[in-house]
Amino acid sequence: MKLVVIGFGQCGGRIADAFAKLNKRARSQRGIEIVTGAFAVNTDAADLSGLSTIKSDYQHRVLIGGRKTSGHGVGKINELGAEVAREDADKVIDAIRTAPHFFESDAFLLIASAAGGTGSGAIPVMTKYIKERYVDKPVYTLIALPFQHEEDTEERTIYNTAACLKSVNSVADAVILVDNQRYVRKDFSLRNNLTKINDLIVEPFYNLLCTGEETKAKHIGVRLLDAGDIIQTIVGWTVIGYGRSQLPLIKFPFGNSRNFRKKSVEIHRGLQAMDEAVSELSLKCSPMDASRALYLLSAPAKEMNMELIKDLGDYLREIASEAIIRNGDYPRQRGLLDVTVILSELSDVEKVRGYYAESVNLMPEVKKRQRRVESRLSKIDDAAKDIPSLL
Ligand SMILES: Nc1nc2c(ncn2[C@@H]2O[C@H](COP(=O)(O)OP(=O)(O)OP(=O)(O)O)[C@@H](O)[C@H]2O)c(=O)[nH]1
Ligand SMILES: [Mg+2]
Repeated sequence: MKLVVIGFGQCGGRIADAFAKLNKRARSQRGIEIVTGAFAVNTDAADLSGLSTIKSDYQHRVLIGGRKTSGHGVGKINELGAEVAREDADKVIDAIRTAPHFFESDAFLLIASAAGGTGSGAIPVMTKYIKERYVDKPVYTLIALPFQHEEDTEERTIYNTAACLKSVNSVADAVILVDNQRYVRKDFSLRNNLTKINDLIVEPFYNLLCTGEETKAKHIGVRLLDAGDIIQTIVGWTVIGYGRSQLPLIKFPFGNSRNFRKKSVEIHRGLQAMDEAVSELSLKCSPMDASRALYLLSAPAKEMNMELIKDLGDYLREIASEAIIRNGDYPRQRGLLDVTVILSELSDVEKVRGYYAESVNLMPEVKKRQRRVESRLSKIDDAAKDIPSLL
């Protein structure tokens, strides 16, 4: 599957940059293309110049809101982010159109954090705009949710997140939710290592996007998972997970895949990777709420067998019993067995409901604050009313 990836704001731009890096890896390791174009859109010129892999010309790093923000961001005011995106939408569309392989892409992936200003406000506006413009390609969004400490210390975080999620969900074909806090559970030092978190966020997409682009018979599985399967699976609220199991470098001294002991070891490893993928989903949710699901097993050809694929399916069926499940096997890498899981069309997401509920409670306070700021501004204007203007 080939994606056009567009990141908005600092977070979105950096995750889009991680996707560009992923594409470089696919190209050099496997000779295939999974990202037809990677773009970063921001009101902040410094953030754009801090990216590493997205091409550095103005057609790939698109500065919007020049006059309004003077290249310094929108200071977490996502209403301003939305306004600027509305005004400069054509600039973004023009940039996308110049991508040489644009028409080969299967879908768009728009990325932003929900809690900031530029990305949070721009992503719903641009999703709507791109959907209207390119009716034949699905438009997916990937939204990063804030860290716990940000939610605890700044009300605007909750309010922005709720407004962004509501707006984006009403226009996008799917909203892939990624909770920043999930990545610091095991390793607290990651809180300050956003690059590492971004790499972890994009890793589950590597095999998922590569598998359908393979052309050599030896890398095509018994059941090939292609762009069609992914498009059929990803709808509405969506989460993604990834688990891996390192295979021993030393081969079993005797026996082939018919060997009973070896086979049970493989199944055990497969289930362990699947269990990790489900435990490490990008957002905590209940698999029972999923109406669609997908799993992809990637492993060396000789480590895969039908029994393992079936057992993984049984495992997923048990925990996501309401879901239509699609699957694929990808004979590829050496020394590693990994499983990618997607749960989609979730009928309930507790965390999202929480943002909405809390935001409603915050509304009066936010409005009061806005009025206070406006009245203070008008007081200054009043005080200056008798001063002659130089303009
Ligand atoms: N996963 C991840 N989250 C990030 C990254 N950078 C910022 N965030 C999160 O994104 C939120 C802040 O949004 P930003 O993307 O910085 O804001 P912005 O869209 O640039 O908007 P303004 O700076 O207000 O104009 C916070 O919740 C951060 O924790 C990143 O590189 N990766
Ligand atoms: Mg910013």
